[in-house]
Amino acid sequence: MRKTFRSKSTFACAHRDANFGTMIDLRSDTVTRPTAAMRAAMAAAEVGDDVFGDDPTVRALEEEVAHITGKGAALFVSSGTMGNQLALATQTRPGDEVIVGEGAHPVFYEGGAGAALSGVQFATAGRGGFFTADEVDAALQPRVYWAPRTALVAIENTHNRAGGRVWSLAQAHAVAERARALGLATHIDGARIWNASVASGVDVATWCAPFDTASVCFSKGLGAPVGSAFCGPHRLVDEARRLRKRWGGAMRQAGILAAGALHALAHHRARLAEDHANARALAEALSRAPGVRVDLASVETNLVNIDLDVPADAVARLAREAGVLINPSGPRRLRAVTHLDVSRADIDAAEATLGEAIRRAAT
Ligand code: TLP
Repeated sequence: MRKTFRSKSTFACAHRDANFGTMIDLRSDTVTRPTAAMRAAMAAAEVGDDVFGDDPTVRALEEEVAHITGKGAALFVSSGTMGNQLALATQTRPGDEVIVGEGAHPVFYEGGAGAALSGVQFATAGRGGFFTADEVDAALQPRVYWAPRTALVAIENTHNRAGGRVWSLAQAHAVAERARALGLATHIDGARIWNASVASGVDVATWCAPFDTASVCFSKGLGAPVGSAFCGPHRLVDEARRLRKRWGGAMRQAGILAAGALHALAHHRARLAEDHANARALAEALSRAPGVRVDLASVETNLVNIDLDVPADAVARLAREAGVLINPSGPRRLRAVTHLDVSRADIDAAEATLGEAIRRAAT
């Protein structure tokens, strides 16, 4: 499997910049800060000890998310990583193999947790993050005792490394159905399923329907400060609750956080269309700049992959000096992410700054 790119600036901290607060931050949609209304909802949240099942706001969030995803139950967890890892741990045994698309988040960004916590290994199907039902067959291990047992198929929607592209609904469902016919469990990493839903006009429950489990995040485009959910049938969510405790992830008065997530679900879903329009505007403007390539067809949501003739690190450094934070995702690739805290005026300013940084890096 291809190695992911590591940039020195990946963990660049905006707080070190003297003009923090005026920076335009395109590093990720995880950087949003809670709005005043969200903070008010969090401050007013009714809370209890969630380890005893006493927190009414956490329970309300879990019921709401189970309803939205169309699953029997949901569990509030600290991160998308924990949601994905619970999917692996509840649906595999050590030594099993998990089929994923290229660039899958658990393979590149979860600290090797699949191996460390569940003892699984990964096989890649298809190209560019997407794959077909037939490619599930092709990735399946032979059913002989010396081969690893293929146990789970996981898709990512939207796909992060593929620039926020949305799966074809028919293809995603065909993959899940083929996996089921082969006796495999299925998971959808829906960290940005909200974006997929807004971009496609397909509701979240329909996206998730044929998958056994789903993980969804509140702390990305929805703008909540913390939290994700692991969703699935009661049997798997009950087991996940046990594992969450074992992994130290059970929280007490977590309703304060759940209130932020509930506020985000109620108020920040439809507005994702603005982020998508901003991403497209940035992509179109940059694609006209010399030495820049953006695959406009792939800009379907809030992520933009920007390919350059010059080193991406140098451009990111120059952009930072001029007030724009952006991370490289390859030696000559930048990833820009639009979100709640980036306005259209910010996009216009960022486009000018990035264009200038690219010109300067070329000289
Ligand atoms: N993605 C982050 C980084 O980890 C790369 C980002 O900035 O995009 N699934 C997908 C598809 C994700 O993109 C992410 C986060 C996660 C899971 C994990 O979520 P967290 O960060 O809450 O553990």
